[in-house]
Amino acid sequence: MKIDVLTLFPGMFAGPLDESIVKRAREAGLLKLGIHNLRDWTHDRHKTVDDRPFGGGPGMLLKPEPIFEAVEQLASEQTKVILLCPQGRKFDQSIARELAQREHVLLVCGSYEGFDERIREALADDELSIGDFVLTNGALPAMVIVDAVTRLLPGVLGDDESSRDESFSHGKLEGPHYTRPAEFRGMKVPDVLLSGNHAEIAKWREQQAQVRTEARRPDLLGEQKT
Ligand code: 4G0
Repeated sequence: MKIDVLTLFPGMFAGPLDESIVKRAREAGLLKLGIHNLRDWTHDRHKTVDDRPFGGGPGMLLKPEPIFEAVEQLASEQTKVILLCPQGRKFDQSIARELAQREHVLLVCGSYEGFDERIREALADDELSIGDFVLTNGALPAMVIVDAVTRLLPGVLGDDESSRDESFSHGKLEGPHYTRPAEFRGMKVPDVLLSGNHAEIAKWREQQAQVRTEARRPDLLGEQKT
């Protein structure tokens, strides 16, 4: 799939998306990633992207003209255009799965105090937030979404990694896991995991997942979210 990102800070994207699994996915051609500087669609000497709000008030807004021109150039009919802003619907694993089915996604990063409302009305197919907090701009949320979507693309993860994801997505948190040594600084791995009794191990894991989910994320047990 192709993901384009429109941002005022293209330099922030060098690094996080050039490492690890996303790097591999890009090299394999499974993810085509385009990072675009919004200032490239300005026409004035100062490359102005923002302006003061009508009616007064603090802060600045992203003005419509550069974003309209950029989106009109970068997006087609089939592109899903997404604004990243704290007012968006909360990004989660099910939205990541939905985006991973798309041919083309365009992520539009906000900054300053937000967007001129006409950008939302005329250009956005959706608005997403990665959580209830405010960042200086939408570049980090864009990278979070690129990462979460990329690892779901067919062929990106190995069979082992994908089936592990499957178990997390069944609506509960994972319980504890252990690797060698069987005893470390006096701390022992639970006997059941060393027993070789696969039925008992499965039962124990399910019970541990239930206990952990009740303690940490009771909201996951009420509704089936993921
Ligand atoms: C639009 C996303 C964009 C409006 C973006 C800020 C957090 C998130 C921005 C604002 C962002 C998130 C109204 C402050 C840029 N911060 N939680 N900052 N306002 O996904």
